[in-house]
Amino acid sequence: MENTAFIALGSNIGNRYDNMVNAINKLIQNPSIQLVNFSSIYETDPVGYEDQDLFLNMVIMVKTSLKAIELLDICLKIEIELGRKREIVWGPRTIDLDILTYNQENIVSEKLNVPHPRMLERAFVMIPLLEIDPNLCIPEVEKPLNILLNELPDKEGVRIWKRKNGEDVFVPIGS
Ligand code: GSY
Repeated sequence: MENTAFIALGSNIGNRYDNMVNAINKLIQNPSIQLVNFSSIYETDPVGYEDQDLFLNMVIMVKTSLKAIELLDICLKIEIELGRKREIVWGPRTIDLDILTYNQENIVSEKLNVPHPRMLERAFVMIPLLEIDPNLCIPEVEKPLNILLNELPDKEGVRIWKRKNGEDVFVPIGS
């Protein structure tokens, strides 16, 4: 498994936790994908289209022998299997699987842009990503990612999410 990819997961419809776990299980059922690391789960205020439910977000790191475009096809298939319908562009979703990085490659095509073009602007991506790889370098980004994260305005909209005795518990970042 010679390639490393970071994948962001998000869900704000139905059982958000189950949706993310099911997506990860489906990914790793593929013999060409190995889960290497995963972040905490965060509950996050919706960004973009704000009139929708809170998201759960996390980031995973995988090793894979697949090409980036093959990995994308698997992610899209899993989104469909888990019931994602693309109705509103920035709207609610059962599960979203976004490839953030694939090795140190720059990929620009109709289907796939890697590094993900909006990842650096999204605290709900950057916080879980830096949790699992604080020293990650992104092609053509010279500023350290922790400095870019510190400059983001919406960090307080991202809280660690846990369940304790069957109830949701929220932990503000940095506490
Ligand atoms: O691109 C991911 C989908 N999405 C999200 C998300 O996953 N989390 C939050 N907090 N806001 C979002 N807006 C969109 S679109």
